[in-house]
Amino acid sequence: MSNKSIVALGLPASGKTTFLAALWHLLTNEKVNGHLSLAKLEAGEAAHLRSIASRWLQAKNQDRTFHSGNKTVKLSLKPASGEIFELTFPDIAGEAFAQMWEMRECPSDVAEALQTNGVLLFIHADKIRVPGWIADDLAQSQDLGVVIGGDPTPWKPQSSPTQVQLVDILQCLQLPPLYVGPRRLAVILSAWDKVENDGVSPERFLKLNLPLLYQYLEGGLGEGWKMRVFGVSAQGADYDREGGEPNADAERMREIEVPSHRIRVVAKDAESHDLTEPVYWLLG
Ligand SMILES: Nc1nc2c(ncn2[C@@H]2O[C@H](COP(=O)(O)OP(=O)(O)O)[C@@H](O)[C@H]2O)c(=O)[nH]1
Ligand SMILES: [Mg+2]
Repeated sequence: MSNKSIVALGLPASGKTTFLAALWHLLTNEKVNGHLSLAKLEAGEAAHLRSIASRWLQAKNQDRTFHSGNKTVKLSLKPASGEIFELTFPDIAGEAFAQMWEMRECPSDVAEALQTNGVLLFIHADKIRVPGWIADDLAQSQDLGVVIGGDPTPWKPQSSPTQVQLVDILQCLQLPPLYVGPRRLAVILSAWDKVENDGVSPERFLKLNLPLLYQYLEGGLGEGWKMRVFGVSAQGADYDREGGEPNADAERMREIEVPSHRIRVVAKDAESHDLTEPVYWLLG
């Protein structure tokens, strides 16, 4: 059996754990014909997978990965035609990637996980920190009658726009010690349910909302890189918050007879419930 690996990269709260939870539910319930299926029921970190998939099934938000440490999941998968292989898929806390931008540092286990050709880049489509213009901020404060004065707020790396942080992290992937040659990059616009009413394709959404990143993906990746954009709703809608009241959207999701049907994957020309599609594409 061959071994393949991919890595899920994304800033904190970009949808990585939810994706993995929904993927595990989909693979263990076999209600959707996907590009990949589970070859063996056991998995490395099965307890972690069971626990996140159980929260997913109950339509509850995931606990922050930060509190439980990084988990490296191993799955035995079978493509519709072809050999069974073992897939290594680390569930790394987004803080490790934020740290790459903020401190120019990367823990060695994360650096090791990044030595792979398949990268899922997660971006929460509804939580994009956009660049601000000083003139706009000033005009807005004046409109609101807020007086500007006092000491200026010092700049912090984490207040940078999402696209600036992601372009820098992608640049790091093209330099030693993280350089491994050309890679496949699946951009996952997570929580697609929150933005899809705008009626634009995932690729166009990226172009309109993260133009610097889009241009970098088009022209800045080295020779041989391949990139594809997916709009992914791994939950279908907002889930219940920890300690909060049950919400109507989560209730609607719990009522769907086949839970895997909450999942929606929107690619260029097609839509499906098959969350294995971006993973399969990464494996080329
Ligand atoms: N509405 C909606 N929210 C989502 C979806 N996927 C993730 N989220 C929310 O986005 C937040 C961050 O998700 P999480 O998987 O914990 O991100 P991680 O920190 O990258 O592992 C959580 O509040 C999730 O409930 C989705 O498909 N739809
Ligand atoms: Mg997480």
